Amino acid sequence: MTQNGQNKDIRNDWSLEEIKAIYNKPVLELIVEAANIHKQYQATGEVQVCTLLSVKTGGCPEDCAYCPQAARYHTGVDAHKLLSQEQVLASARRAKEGGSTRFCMGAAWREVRDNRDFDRVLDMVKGVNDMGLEVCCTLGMVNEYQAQKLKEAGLYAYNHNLDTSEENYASIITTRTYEDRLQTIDHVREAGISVCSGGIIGLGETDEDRIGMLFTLSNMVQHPESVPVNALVPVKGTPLENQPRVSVWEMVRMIATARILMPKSMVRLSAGREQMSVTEQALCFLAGANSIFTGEKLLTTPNPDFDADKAMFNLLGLTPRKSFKEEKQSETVVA
Ligand code: SAM
Ligand code: DTB
Ligand code: SF4
Repeated sequence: MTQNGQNKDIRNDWSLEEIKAIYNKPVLELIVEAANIHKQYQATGEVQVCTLLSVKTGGCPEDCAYCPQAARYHTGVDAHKLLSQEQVLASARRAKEGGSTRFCMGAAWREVRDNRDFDRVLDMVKGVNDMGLEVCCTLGMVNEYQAQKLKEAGLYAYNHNLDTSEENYASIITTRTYEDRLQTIDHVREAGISVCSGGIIGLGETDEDRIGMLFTLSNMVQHPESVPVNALVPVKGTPLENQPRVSVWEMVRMIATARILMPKSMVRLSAGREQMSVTEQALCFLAGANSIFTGEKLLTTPNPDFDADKAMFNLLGLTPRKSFKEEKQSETVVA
């Protein structure tokens, strides 16, 4: 183990050239290499099932060009204030019954403010944690005290995506900086919360931007435990509404490169599955993806329905993974 708690064969000194060489390999060779790393570090055939819930939808002051929840775009999203504790717990219970082990609550906030809504979110975190689920939140920027409060309430993970490369960031979002993003990730890490951070492809970025984002993620002192790879879901009314759909080969390249660079992280095949066939998703699992969001909705956009995913798991011989929380608890019992 190194000082940062990672195995010494987990690297955080990748060069841009090395990443570029991996990313640009012939795609079948890339898949084989990623599949080998996957086999070495992960339980192949196991996929973590996570559920998302938008606890506060729409009306966001930010200008993220991809996002249906930004107030300035007219996307017809059904905006609502913070849900009640009862609504959230009912949804978490359904997710658990459906086999989910991780429940992620999203809010269309620029940042967390120290107000009653934050106190209510802390209660939601406590409630969902008490149900035995791994709780994740994505609430925008947080400072060190807010991260600490979330940790004390029982938060397991915090999602805060880099979305794209540092160079491309200002063409997608102007209302905050890449540095703001990295600072929140630091606050989350320092509070002892598991980090979930990845990005989106299909925003109009170049291969260099994709490589640049992977460079930042894979050279963090400690890799994010979870790396979501989203394909843009183009939403009418957003500046990116006419972006062409990304091809499965682009998803595969991104997932496989992430798997090779960050062997121990969960690589999450996130937004975009609704448009993918089972065959295409199978390629992503082969390339190292080992987590998905299930349930008919992501935050505001459609996702494959529950039965379709169940059928896909059966067909591909995949099994839902135990939560990390359960794993930790059983290790403690044995020790
Ligand atoms: N407001 C918080 C924030 O921006 O961090 C949390 C919610 S935000 C909706 C969470 C993530 O969803 C974004 O960082 C982005 O990666 C992803 N996302 C949003 N809209 C998307 C879209 N249309 N297609 C794919 N991913 C999207
Ligand atoms: C992530 O990387 N993808 C999820 C989750 N983290 C919060 C969100 C995807 C949102 C897709 C657009 C929507 O449904 O609003
Ligand atoms: Fe707001 Fe998050 Fe959407 Fe950006 S991605 S507009 S911060 S909800």
